[in-house]
Amino acid sequence: MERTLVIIKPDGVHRGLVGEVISRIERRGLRLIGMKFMQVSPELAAQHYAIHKGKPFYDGLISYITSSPVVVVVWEGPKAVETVRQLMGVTNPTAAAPGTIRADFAVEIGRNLTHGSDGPENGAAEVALWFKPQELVSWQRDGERWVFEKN
Ligand code: D4T
Repeated sequence: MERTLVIIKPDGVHRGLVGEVISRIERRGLRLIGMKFMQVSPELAAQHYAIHKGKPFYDGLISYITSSPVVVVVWEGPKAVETVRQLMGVTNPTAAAPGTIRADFAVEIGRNLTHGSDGPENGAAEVALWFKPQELVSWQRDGERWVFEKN
């Protein structure tokens, strides 16, 4: 089973889109295993976005993600990473496919509402960065065999 980290960024929280984003992923069929509402510290933001350090948009990205609370969610499932990225659409909302979260609700790359891990290894690493092991719940949903072929 793959795991992926989703962040509903400050714009998503302020715009009242937390339920909408979670609902789209939930209805698709991934299994929710962790969730919290939190203020991101500058240290955590720097670790999460370390790969972008030195890029022109880095400072804006750090001040955006630390500006007010976010909702962080861990989802599990076969191909969880790819499933979430498909639902979100590509990074730049104006390039995202119609029907995706970013195309439906966002217009600017620096206000693109959500984050999703970009690979299975990265998903595992991000989950470990944002959640303590005891904050994740191991469980099986009723009816799961009607969503996951192997579980
Ligand atoms: P996140 O990490 O937020 O899910 O975005 P992506 O995985 O889709 O995209 P990314 O890592 O390439 O970019 C991280 C973050 O930086 C913002 N950004 C990016 C920006 O403001 N200007 C830019 O030119 C780029 C490339 C948006 C997402």
